Amino acid sequence: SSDNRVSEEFDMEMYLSPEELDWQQKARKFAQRRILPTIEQDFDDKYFRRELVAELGAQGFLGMHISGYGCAGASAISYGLVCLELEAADSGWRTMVSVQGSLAMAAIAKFGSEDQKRRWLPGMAAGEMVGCFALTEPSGGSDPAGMLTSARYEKGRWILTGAKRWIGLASVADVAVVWAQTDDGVRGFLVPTDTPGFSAIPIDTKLSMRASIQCDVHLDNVSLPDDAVLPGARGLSAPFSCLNEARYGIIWGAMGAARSCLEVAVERVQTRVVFGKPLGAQQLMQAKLADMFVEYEKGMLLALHVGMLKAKGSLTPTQISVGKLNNVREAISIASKARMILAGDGITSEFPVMRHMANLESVRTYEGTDEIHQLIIGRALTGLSAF
Ligand code: TGC
Repeated sequence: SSDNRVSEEFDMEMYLSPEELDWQQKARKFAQRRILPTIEQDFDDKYFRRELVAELGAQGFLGMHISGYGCAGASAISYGLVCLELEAADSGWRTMVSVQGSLAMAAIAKFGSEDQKRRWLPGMAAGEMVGCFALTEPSGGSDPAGMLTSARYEKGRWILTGAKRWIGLASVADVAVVWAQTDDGVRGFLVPTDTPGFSAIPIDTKLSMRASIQCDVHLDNVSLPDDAVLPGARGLSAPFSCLNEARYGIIWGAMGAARSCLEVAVERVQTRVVFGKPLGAQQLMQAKLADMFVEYEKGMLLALHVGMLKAKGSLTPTQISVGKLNNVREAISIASKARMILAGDGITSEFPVMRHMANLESVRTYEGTDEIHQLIIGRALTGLSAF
């Protein structure tokens, strides 16, 4: 099949351990069995298939790079491969795993107290509880230093006031990790979502990632006990270190969406006949496919490189920005070429290409836009900040 042609031509197996290959296979099978059969309909209906969360937990995919507390403690590359396979089905489900594992659980694992970790992590790893991560505000996401949400300390309690926007999973979450300004800089709070004053409303007008949920969140004098604060998180480096984790997963995930588009295009050109021969025998089609494949292979090698740095503990934010900027940008370009190759069929929901294209526009925007990552790289190269 075309699937084998793409995967065979870029044979990654030699880089991977048996355990990593197992994780990849497990995720691929899960995506084929549980996501792909209903994804077009769910995307069309704007339907988040909530029951899959516990199934993702049972597979070990939630917080899988965290050790202890019911989490799998898998390698960085294993986690990347799971993101790759889930996003080959749909970016919305890779996003679910990112928000739960890389953002909400990572914040608790990195900065939480022992009690907070015990209270939340095992249930979240099992997918019995859902978490969200509330950083971005209605005024924009690129400059979290300008956040307006505040927490004031009064008579032994924290009172949170403000608004957040684009918060994945918030309306189905049990706990929100909310970042707020305090007299002592930005701090993180664990807010059970049934706390009076907390509300989350899904953003209904999305034309992208329609099988997943992003919300407007309001915090109206939400009163929390003393121990709701994450004791280890002081300043913006705390949420940024969670964004690093999520951006890492995107570097792999985007290549999954790209692979799906490439596979469809390769298959299509073999069966469709134009000017008396298969589309795939036309030189201009082969040129497009070659360019798509070259960028796919480069993106996968970059993901592996970043994964190896992460495993070694020497991954820098600049390298993460190189990976996120390149792999999402090139995935979009691959999806766009696949759309051209499929012609009219490319704009229908009979093929996954337009869905991936639409989804990738969200992926391009969240977790740092192209421009933010260019400026992070530019700052690293010049020593000069353009922010
Ligand atoms: P800057 O002065 O650079 O840094 C402030 C402090 O943070 C530290 N830091 C980092 N630490 C860890 N990892 C990183 N990647 C870090 N980047 C910065 C830095 O060392 C410093 O620490 P300290 O201890 O000295 O205070 O801050 P800046 O304001 O100049 O940063 C500029 C910039 C543009 C790099 C930063 O603001 C940025 O990355 N902006 C983009 C933010 C972003 O990605 N927003 C989208 C988030 S997506 C979302 O919220 C939705 S969640 C997903 C969902 O729910 O679906």
